[in-house]
Amino acid sequence: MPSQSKISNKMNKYLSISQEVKEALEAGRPVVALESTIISHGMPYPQNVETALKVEQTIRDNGAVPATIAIIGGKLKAGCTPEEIEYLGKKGQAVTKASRRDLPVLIARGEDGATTVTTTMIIAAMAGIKVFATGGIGGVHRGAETTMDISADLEELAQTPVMVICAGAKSILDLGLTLEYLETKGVPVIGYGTEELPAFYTRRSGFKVDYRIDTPEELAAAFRAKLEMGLAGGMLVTNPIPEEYSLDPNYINEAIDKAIKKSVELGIKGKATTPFLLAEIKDITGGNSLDANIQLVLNNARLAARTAVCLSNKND
Ligand code: PSU
Ligand code: MN
Repeated sequence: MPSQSKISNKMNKYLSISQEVKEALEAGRPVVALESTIISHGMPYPQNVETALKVEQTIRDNGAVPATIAIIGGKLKAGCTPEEIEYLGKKGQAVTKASRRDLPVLIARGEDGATTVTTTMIIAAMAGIKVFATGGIGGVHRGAETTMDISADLEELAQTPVMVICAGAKSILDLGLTLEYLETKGVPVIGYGTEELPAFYTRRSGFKVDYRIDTPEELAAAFRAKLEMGLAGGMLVTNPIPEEYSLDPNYINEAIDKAIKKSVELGIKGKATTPFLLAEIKDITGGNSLDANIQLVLNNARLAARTAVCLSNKND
């Protein structure tokens, strides 16, 4: 068996941490990871780049250092420059959407990849980043009992020690089955200031979370306990979209149903499903959903930065 230090030396060959992120981590200062699939596949250009940069600024304004994560030229990047964010946003769908199974070949070929929740967690954990803010996670798709379409995000939450702060999951998924899967895998699902799982564009879903937590301090305390006990896996924090930006549930659910119907008719399958549905919903709602999407990501970035600050305070 190779020694631990040999393994991590080998890992460093693939991992490239930006100077700013490296210095913050070494000093025990708070860092928040951000994903890049939301940039390349989740929003259109140029709003994707504008949003990504605004999210980074929001994290700074709330006392933490942002680390946008991506794969560029075969390197696992923790901390992208504004130029790299512009590159990922402009290249858009032409960047491979990279989940866990995509890493080996992309890296060996020296290619680019937009990291999903799964790969952002993997790279964050390699770098030593504990908190990650995003919009929505993948989950168990509607109809999964026949398609078996279950996002790798759920398996990653079960094994990788990163707190993921999101706005719940879109009802492109079967939210009930997604919660069942997370329960089986032992992933705590927290509602921030709510007992109900938020459904991304709306604050309510009709499904209960495991625990309601009302402060970043308590989020940090629960995650610290998990880490210190050595329990594998992450923690899912669901943070409802601010009331003033939330969409009417009937309106958005009608758009989601239409998008799913079209994806079935066109035979969209596998990794193409989620980006297809996101783009359809955006078109059907004529951009209303995009505004809500941007606001909920900013809201999650604020909470993630504050929570990362609480986690790092206790290190002193
Ligand atoms: N859900 C959203 N927005 C997103 C995604 C999901 O509301 O941008 C992206 C995330 O990167 C997530 C990925 O990790 O899609 C899940 O893809 P799949 O369902 O193929 O696992
Ligand atoms: Mn899938």
